[in-house]
Amino acid sequence: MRYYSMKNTVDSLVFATNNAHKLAELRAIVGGRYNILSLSDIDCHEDIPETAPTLQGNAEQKARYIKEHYGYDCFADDTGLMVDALDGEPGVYSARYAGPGHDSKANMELLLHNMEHETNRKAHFSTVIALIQGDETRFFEGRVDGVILREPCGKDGFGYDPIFEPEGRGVSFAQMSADEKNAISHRGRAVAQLMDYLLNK
Ligand code: ITT
Repeated sequence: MRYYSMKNTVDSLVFATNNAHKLAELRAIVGGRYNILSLSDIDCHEDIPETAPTLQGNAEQKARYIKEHYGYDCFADDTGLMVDALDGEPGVYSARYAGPGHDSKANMELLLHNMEHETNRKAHFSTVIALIQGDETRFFEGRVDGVILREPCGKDGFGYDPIFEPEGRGVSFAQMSADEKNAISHRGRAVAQLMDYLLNK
């Protein structure tokens, strides 16, 4: 195990994610205000278990795994896309909607197929962040409402971004710049609260 000299100092935190897109978004939102370490920065190259039935449970499970196995203060995010006409699906199972693995194209295709005859296109993204510092655990949440488009639009972003249009915007998340998405997104809103806590506590 490699230990950094800045381990657990005020301005350094591990983000417990295997998703490179999430890490890039996080670093863009946080800017220079905190030093965000990735899992590879701490020599963690394993798939962290994610077996809870809720976003909050999964976020805490991922952060606790890193705290217990690697000793670092850290945070994790769990995100889901909740579609009204599908009774909140894919929700907490968004990553594996089309089966095991993290195939975003297959997930979007299945979702569009299941929504083919639906006129109610309302949906929202939710993110829960679990922060573990010492023996304290805190949660931060963000949500953005919008609609599921009839086909993928745009090339930026990741995951379900090409088929999600945030309310009143007229374009999908995948047609926005990173800054535009981060200013209104589920993750942007949850991270704003996280930063507010970290910088003002
Ligand atoms: P980690 O658990 O390692 O953080 P993950 O990709 O498994 O990475 P989640 O379980 O939180 O992360 O993600 C659930 C699914 O939602 C997954 O398919 C993502 O691609 C998708 N997703 C997450 N954030 C998204 C965003 O901002 N825009 C579009 N899709 C997103």
